[in-house]
Amino acid sequence: MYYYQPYPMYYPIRQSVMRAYAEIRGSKLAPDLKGYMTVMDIPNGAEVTVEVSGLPHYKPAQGGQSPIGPHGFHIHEKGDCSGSNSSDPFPNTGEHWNPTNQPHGNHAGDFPVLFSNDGYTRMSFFTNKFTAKDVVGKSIIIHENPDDYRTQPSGNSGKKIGCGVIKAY
Ligand SMILES: [Cu+2]
Ligand SMILES: [Zn+2]
Repeated sequence: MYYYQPYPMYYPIRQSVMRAYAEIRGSKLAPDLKGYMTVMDIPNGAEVTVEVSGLPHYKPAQGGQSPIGPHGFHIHEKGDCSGSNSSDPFPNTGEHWNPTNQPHGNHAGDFPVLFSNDGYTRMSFFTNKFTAKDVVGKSIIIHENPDDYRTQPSGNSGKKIGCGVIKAY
């Protein structure tokens, strides 16, 4: 006889979906920036969702400077968001997370850019490069300038304006 067990008393169904979570905070370059990222395991990979407010508004390139936005967005290899007030914020996050020794543009930590909608962004995307447990202990970083997905080793995306340490959830 089989009895359906709706609660995970003997069979922990709910623990089978792994998630990771990061709370994102701004550096002194974007002090109002705040939001979160989640990574949820789904068939064949993971779904990444991010929601952030307090981003800078878009500014076109001028005078040989890079545009402000859309914003480079990456997982960096070290989960250390210290140094938010320095002139080069979050200096302890290391390089892009790159477990398969790829060029920049195809790092596991290379994400789509974030578009600021008058300061707000929300995005979800699929990746088959990792699952949630793989990214725990690393950091998620938002940059001031766009990622060109070409310049090595990090896409010329400028200073860091947001950082979050990725934790199991
Ligand atoms: Cu980065
Ligand atoms: Zn990269």
